[in-house]
Amino acid sequence: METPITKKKNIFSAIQPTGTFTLGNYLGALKYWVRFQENEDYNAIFCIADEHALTVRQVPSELRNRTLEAYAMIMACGIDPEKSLFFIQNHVPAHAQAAWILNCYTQFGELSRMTQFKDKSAKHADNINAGLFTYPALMAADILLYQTDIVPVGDDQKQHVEIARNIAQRFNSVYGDVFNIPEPLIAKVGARIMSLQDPAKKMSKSDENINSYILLTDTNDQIIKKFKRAVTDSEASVKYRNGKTGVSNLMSILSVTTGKTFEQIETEFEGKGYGDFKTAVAEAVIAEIEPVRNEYERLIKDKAYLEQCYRKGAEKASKIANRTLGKMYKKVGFLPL
Ligand code: ATP
Ligand code: LTN
Repeated sequence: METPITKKKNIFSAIQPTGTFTLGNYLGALKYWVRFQENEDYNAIFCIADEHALTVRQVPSELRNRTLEAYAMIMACGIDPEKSLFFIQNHVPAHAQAAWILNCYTQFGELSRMTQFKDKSAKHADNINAGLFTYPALMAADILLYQTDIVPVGDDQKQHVEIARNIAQRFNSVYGDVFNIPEPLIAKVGARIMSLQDPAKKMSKSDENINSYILLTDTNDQIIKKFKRAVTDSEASVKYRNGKTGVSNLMSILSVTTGKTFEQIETEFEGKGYGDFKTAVAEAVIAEIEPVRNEYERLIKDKAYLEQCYRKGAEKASKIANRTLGKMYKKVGFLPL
């Protein structure tokens, strides 16, 4: 009997090269990227969103370096360009081209509701540019060009994936089935790792307080020190509480890095103070990050290899993206050249 052919699902995700990646980026996003890559049921597609990074002022030489560093770091986390399609956004012009068209199918009202826009325009009040506002239309282009089924992201990006769905549905309802309708995929634990200094805020690579985040490039000593300084409370009991408390955040980190449940962690640390608990969290994080850091240090020296990988990635991605872009051009009524 013939085995039925099941179509592989396309998964797409991207990350901005706005700084060295944090433990939050790793646990909320990058770790899942690798799982999808290793799962036979998916075509995995990943991109460094350098065009999105321009929505906040960048120093050109730093953006250039960070983009290459981001590419190397993602490979160090386990993304293999032979297994996943992995490229840099500006190398595939179809993204910017499709974004223009999708901008014209995106409403001012829906963009005005985006939490990230509100947060970032408050943070960069001197530079509330049009790109920051229409950011979700470019993100929709990224996703829709690859006929994406699933978009694994951290909790903060859910709203942007939902707007991409709305744009796709709107476009399809006018022109027929041009786009797959994507779904966000948010991890149950780890989707929102909080700042170690202010557990009400998400851990973010652009935070001014260096003690608020763990970077994937931090040394073991730095990791231990930052966890020792992490804000907890005066209760001195390792218990998961609803709400954004420091202890719950550390428990989430320990849970995703070791696979232990909250109940197991509570039992393990019953009657022990926060000192032992923080050391255990730091050790679990080091076990996860140390190999990534070592591999990164090896890869970043091999510029020729990195260039060969991102060139191949751009070529392959352009082929797929141009197919969808061609359809969009035809549907909207552009006169072909
Ligand atoms: P920035 O500080 O420049 O806004 P960021 O650290 O928030 O950047 P992004 O490039 O916006 O990082 O996000 C990359 C991916 O990492 C996204 O999928 C995002 O949801 C996820 N992510 C970011 N921060 C966290 C976090 N604290 N916990 C879990 N996932 C996160
Ligand atoms: N906005 C995302 C990065 C991003 C993205 C995407 C994520 C750009 N394009 C497409 C998923 C799919 C962020 O993480 N800040």
